[in-house]
Amino acid sequence: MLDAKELAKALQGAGKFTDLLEQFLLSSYGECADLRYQRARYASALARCLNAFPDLKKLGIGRAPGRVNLIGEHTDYNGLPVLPMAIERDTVVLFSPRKDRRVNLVNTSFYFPPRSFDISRRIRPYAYGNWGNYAKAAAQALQEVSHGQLCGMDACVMGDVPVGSGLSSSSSLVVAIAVALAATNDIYVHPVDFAELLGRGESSYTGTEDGGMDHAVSLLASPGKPLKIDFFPLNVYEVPFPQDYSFVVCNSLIAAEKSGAVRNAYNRRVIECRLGVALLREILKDVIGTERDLTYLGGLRHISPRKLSSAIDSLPDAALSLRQVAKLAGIPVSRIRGSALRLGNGETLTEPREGFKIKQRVRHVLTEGRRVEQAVSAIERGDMKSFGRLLNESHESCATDYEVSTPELDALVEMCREEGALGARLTGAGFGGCAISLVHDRDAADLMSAVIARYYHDYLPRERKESPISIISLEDAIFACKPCGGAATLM
Ligand code: NG1
Repeated sequence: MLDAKELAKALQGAGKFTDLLEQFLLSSYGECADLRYQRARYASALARCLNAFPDLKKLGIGRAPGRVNLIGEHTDYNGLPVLPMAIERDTVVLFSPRKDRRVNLVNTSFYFPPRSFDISRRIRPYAYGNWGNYAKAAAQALQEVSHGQLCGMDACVMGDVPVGSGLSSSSSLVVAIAVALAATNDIYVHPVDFAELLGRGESSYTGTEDGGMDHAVSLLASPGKPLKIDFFPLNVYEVPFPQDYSFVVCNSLIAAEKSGAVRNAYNRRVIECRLGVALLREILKDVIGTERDLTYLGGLRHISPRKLSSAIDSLPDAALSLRQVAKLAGIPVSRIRGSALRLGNGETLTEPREGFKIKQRVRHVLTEGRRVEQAVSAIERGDMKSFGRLLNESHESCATDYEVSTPELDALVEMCREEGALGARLTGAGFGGCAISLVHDRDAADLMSAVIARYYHDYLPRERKESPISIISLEDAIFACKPCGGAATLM
């Protein structure tokens, strides 16, 4: 554990922990990061921590980043790859182990009041929307591997991943608490197993049908390297990224809160893909040959593109009712309702009145999976132009076939392309949230000033008749980033 006074000195650039701290910051944020800014940030968290826990003498640091998904949207839950990168924006936890099972948390932000709970065998969640649930999710998940012996901690949490914008602020909080608790209890879990454990843990506390990418990238990323992640089983592959390119993240400022309508729209797409599998499995067996065990669309990835597009062509163009799907798939309606329409939390999705749009959803997912593989090759060849083109194609497919874009995201993406992006697209689930643009470093500042003028000062106030920028600072709405390192601890 670090001596609190020595840590304070190291954050000022003096004392015996200076090198250790420097190394930790470099491996977390990468060579290009503003380490002075990070030191000042950590110093303010330390002050808040000592204020809340005045007797604290020794402490550790845990951190876990947010992420942007570069390409591979709505592919993870279909067993097809994604290509996210960890960003500098992260959650930092300063923690001091306790001998009992109490967890006391304070947050540097006023929006998140202090929380305290005991690590019992089954930790009861707070009401929906309470930030303490993410800490409970992490503690509960670690209980599984600690055989019920988990001790608690006093901790101060500080995060700068913008909330509700598709940058995975929640997963970064879960992972940061989890690495702190694991360190406190001297527990080692293989990072791949840890990612799966925390993914399940967060879903069970928050009720979202998480696809699995967020915890994996937050735990496993290295600086300078986006991760290609495959699922079922989880597998990661680092893709070295050219140093002179960045991504500009632009928040559309249309909140994509994963509750109510957005959650339903997200889950509906998960189900449309499952129904696509049922149709392809049963009806197109002549086209897809021996793939009788098909459970995810990803099971089709080894089929030749020619056969695959003929399989997609065989699907009916029109939206289908559940009855029609059942008939075509040769499965009783009750069975398909009980299996494909069942959500992780036990609810059953209500059939949309306009029917299930299966063909276009399948087309998006399968072409998007291919675009991820092509993007990896383009980056490895250093062909940023082709990579940019793939980002644009991904956006079109998300907008037209998957229907997860919004007028604001479309406008933002268009502006970014006009202002010098090599490619631009929405990132994350869609329905609001952020767009990302691939730019050469020399063009990043110009692109950002043009988008600030055009989108935040003109388009938004004109189209939305409001200026939401008053509730979020411009630095949080639009910023450039490079691939950063994954979760780490220092103690
Ligand atoms: P966002 O909206 O960025 O949290 C969600 C899912 C991902 C993935 C993307 C779409 C959760 C927590 N995350 O991401 O797993 O499916 O949508 O590619 O539900």
